[in-house]
Amino acid sequence: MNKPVVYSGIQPTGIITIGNYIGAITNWLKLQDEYDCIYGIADLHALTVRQVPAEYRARALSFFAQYLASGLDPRKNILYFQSHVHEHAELSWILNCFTYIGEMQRMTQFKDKAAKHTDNLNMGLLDYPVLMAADILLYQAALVPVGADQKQHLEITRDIAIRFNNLYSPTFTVPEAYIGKQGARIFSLQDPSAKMSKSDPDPNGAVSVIEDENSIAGKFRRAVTDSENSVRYDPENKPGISNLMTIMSETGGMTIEEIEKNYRDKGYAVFKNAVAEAVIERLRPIREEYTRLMADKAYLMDIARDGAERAGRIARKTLSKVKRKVGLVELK
Ligand code: ATP
Ligand code: LTN
Repeated sequence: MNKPVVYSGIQPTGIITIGNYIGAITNWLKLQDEYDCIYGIADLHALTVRQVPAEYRARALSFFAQYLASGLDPRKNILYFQSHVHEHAELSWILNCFTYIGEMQRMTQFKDKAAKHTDNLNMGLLDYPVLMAADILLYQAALVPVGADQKQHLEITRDIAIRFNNLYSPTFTVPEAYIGKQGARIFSLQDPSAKMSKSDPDPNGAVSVIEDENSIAGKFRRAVTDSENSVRYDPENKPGISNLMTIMSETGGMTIEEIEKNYRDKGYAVFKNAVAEAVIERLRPIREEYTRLMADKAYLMDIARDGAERAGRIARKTLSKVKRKVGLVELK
């Protein structure tokens, strides 16, 4: 590998929304030629909350297929399941011994989740950032595209890497957050002050990339707007309409100005239908490819196996270096 490595992971929980697609996946598609990109389905991470096994297995596979269907090319990127490369868990243990309990207890996500999951306050919740550090450091990733909520985890990853490098000798690349061209932020269709979220309990707030057309049209029809009935971009005073304009512009290719010109006085009903149409058209090939992939599990598994092998090769190299440095006996 000679291009800089980009690593990111996604937990297979909830649904992949058009927010994830517009804000993250379309950025990843632009990176595939310039960087060596590795994307993992973070299926060990999501075990920190209780999952129904059969549903979880199906969802993880479905996420994998949605990534492929969205255009991530398995020949250009390494796409794999975290749990298929056991080096993640192994490095995570070693890094645990270089991470302080206090550091983990200070993590915002831990504090939030600990408050939410009082009935299942397991060690995994506390240890979550160390597993994430292992994900990133195993591949010597230079850049990590993450949302704002994960920046703190990236900081602790850097701290752990620097600590290890200083104690021994340079071992890990110290990664940086990758803030690509600010992908548009997409807000909930039901509450335009909150971001569209893959785990939104209100099914009308978010649209999935593989949703059926009638359902998409219905959600846009019900989208919360204001009563002015004028299509004008004004995120502060008209957050609902402005959000719909962003979605239309990101999926249909028209600029905000063009949308304003075309729809200004057409009324919200007409405009909402047009937004739904743009989204439906953009997602159609993704849904079709997704259906095709899900009907060919053997092919999906071949891609996953190939990804795990390629990821495993890199991971093993880093892990054996780490084991040597900390003084574990090598089997030669
Ligand atoms: P959750 O709501 O469960 O926290 P999420 O929808 O925020 O999940 P993440 O897994 O945290 O999804 O984010 C994956 C990627 O998608 C991140 O890069 C994040 O910046 C991006 N993303 C998530 N939601 C949006 C959104 N509404 N608009 C733009 N980008 C988004
Ligand atoms: N914690 C991240 C998912 C994730 C990740 C990673 C992101 C797991 N491992 C490694 C970047 C790099 C999240 O919840 N979005």
